[in-house]
Amino acid sequence: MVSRRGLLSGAALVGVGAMASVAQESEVAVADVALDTPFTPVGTPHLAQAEQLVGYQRLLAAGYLVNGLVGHWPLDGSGADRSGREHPVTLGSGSGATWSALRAGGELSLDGTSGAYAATDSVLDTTLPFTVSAWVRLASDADPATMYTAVSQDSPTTSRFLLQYDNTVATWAFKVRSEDQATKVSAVATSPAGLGIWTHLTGVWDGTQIRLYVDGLPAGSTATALSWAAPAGLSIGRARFDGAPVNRFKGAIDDVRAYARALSADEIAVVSGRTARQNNVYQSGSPATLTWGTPDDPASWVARARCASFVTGVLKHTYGWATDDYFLQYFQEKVPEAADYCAAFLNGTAGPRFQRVRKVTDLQPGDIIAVDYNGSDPDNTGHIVMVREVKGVFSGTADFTGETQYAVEIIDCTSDPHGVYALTNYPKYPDTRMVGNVTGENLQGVGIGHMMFYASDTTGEFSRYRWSVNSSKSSGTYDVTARPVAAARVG
Ligand SMILES: [Ca+2]
Repeated sequence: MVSRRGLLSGAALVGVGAMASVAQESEVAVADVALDTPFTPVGTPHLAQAEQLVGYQRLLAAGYLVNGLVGHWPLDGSGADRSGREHPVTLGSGSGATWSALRAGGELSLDGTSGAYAATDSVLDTTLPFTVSAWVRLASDADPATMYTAVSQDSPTTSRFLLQYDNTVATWAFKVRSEDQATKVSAVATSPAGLGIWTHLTGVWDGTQIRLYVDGLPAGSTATALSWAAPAGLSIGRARFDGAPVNRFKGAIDDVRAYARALSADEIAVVSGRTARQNNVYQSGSPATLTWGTPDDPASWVARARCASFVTGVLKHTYGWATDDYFLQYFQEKVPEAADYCAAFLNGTAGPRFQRVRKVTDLQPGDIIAVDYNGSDPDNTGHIVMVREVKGVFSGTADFTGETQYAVEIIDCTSDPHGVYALTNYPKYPDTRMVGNVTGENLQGVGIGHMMFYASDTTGEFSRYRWSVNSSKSSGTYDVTARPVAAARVG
């Protein structure tokens, strides 16, 4: 159950899956601090509605599912257990296990040596159905001829289950063993595993079958009724055989979870972030779908839209006046493009519900900023965003004489998150859709990010913009003669 209040404050978000998520109190990841400050969009109902859509997409991106969770290690620079069961993992001795930040939020990196693991007490009763999941990434120089186990729970002698890379088949596997080690049962994927690639693995035992899921999809299953307790502890990054550690992992492991029940395929799609990628989409070429779902079911919330159809859809969802007729009358379109908004704001023809905001410093939460690309982009007429907060003056990079640059936190719908992960000032001006530096891994659709808007020192009016704090001064800034910028207040 996610309370609306908790969601809006960010407090209900747990853990990290495919993105920097959020965390609680002292566990807040660096990239999230700026985005989880308490925020109350008083007097701007459409911003509250947009905020809700974004909030649930963030929950999905974090793989939010707490029913049955008995262990959850986001591995965001600490071994904390966020399930509430208080089983923090402890790193092995030496330098084999280290905290790293290949992706937003951070993860555990392991070098395959004897101390390269993290361990805690047993958290699962393995005589009953259970599920275990993890994000894993074999190091680019890992040896494909070596077996690497990501998660196990053990007896003093052997591992009850192993979620792992199996070198004998060169792919991912979920295995269970008999207590005397005489029997091993494997569910094995069919596609080969790659090096240096983040992959989400889930292993399930439902009492009669083990099942392996790779990136949220069923990958293999095998019948087995093997059932015995494994009281000697849970390990991340190694397994146990003949009473000794084996299969030490070389690579990175993130967001490990243990559930005291067999999750369904739909639930595993949520945990893996797969549902987030289906529900939150930058979609051109077909009508927008914006669905405000039910609080108990994050998967019922959908945002598939372009930048302008997202803004228009939020307004139509929020206000009785925001009808097809209104937009037809003032914009000549039921769903205006970004450039249509920009032109109508500049020309004062957007009708009685939009009041132009000329100065950057006059922007308030909920105001809409539209950019007209002036025909320079074959795929987009421009871009349009809602203001969440003006973060103040920014200087030191991409400054222009006679202009003042402002960092503006925005909500929008885009295929291209704002910024470059971890680069220079990115951590201070992050984007909720940013996962890391791997092309194609970042999320798209609705989210919160930061753009840089410039004001003329003479007039205070918009003079220029940058897509992000990391956009280049020479090639990534556009003055308003090249790309007009206009803003308006909704009311
Ligand atoms: Ca993490």
